[in-house]
Amino acid sequence: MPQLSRRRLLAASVPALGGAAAALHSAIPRRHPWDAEAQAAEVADHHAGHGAGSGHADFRDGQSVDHRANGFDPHEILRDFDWGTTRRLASGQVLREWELVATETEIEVIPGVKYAAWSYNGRVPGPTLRCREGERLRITFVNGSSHPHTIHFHGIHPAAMDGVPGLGAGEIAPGDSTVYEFDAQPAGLHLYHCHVRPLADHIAKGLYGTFIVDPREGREDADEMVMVLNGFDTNFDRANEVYAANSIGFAYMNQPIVTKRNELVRVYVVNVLEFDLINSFHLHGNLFDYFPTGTSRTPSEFTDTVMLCQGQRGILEWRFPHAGKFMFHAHQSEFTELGWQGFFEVVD
Ligand SMILES: [Cu+2]
Repeated sequence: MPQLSRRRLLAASVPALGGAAAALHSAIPRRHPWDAEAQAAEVADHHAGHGAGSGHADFRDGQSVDHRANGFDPHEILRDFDWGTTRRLASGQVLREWELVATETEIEVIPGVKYAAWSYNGRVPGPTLRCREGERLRITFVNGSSHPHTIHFHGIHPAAMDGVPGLGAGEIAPGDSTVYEFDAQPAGLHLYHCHVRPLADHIAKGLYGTFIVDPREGREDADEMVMVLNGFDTNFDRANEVYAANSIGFAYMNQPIVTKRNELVRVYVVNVLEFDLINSFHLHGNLFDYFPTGTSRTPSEFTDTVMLCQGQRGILEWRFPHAGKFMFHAHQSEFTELGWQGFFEVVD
């Protein structure tokens, strides 16, 4: 059966109401689990004489998820680079090591909406693994969950280290562990994710993270951030009800990302979104240099919008010449309204 969009499925499921009215109706976004609560909150606000604040039905001012209960905070994930532990091998090469543990973790992805996620090290996205080109990397993977999983890294490595079923250690059974080991190459922005079938489920559940290989000579100092673009299918219809950068819808609306005027900003953007063909990143009030996959030091584009399919990633660099609040969001308006939007707050 050809894949249909949700809108087309919705349209097909609308009984024959007749002509333009039916078409219009089908173009209206479906209701979301939090709508009833949001509307109730707005009504309560109105009666209390507070006004509706932002006026966005899906964006509830002053409410945020319980980051402590989740075990991670998107504001911490933003600038949290995990360099692992290092020691020097007899050959002189640096050995860098991490341990990743797969577990089952319930997370609140938007106020009041919980999702039974699978995670690496208890967070979605998993830790941002960062290293330098040419180092030896050793990642111990422990499967502490009740399903088989792997870690498949993007980058250059031997087939046995590819983290797919049937090669090397293959699928790692619940309670088992394995070690992935390879040299860090090439310099750039990569990712890792589980590669067990059904792949869409193992990825959509939250088993992914960012993998950064710094060039030998490093990069210019900057205010560096990681944004993993993702979504959550909270009603199991193979489509997302929540979209975000770093998992929590509207997190950077509720609490803007503070950055300094004229300082170089570098954002590592990785798209892992499942069920939708493309995603995007759009910046307000500015344009950025775009370095696809971060493998070249020469930007491919000076723009304010890039689109990414699943697995695509790129480094964005810019400076804000003006203080103030500037939005960033997906330029698919539906994704924006379902959580994938935020603010930079530029200060002097
Ligand atoms: Cu898996």
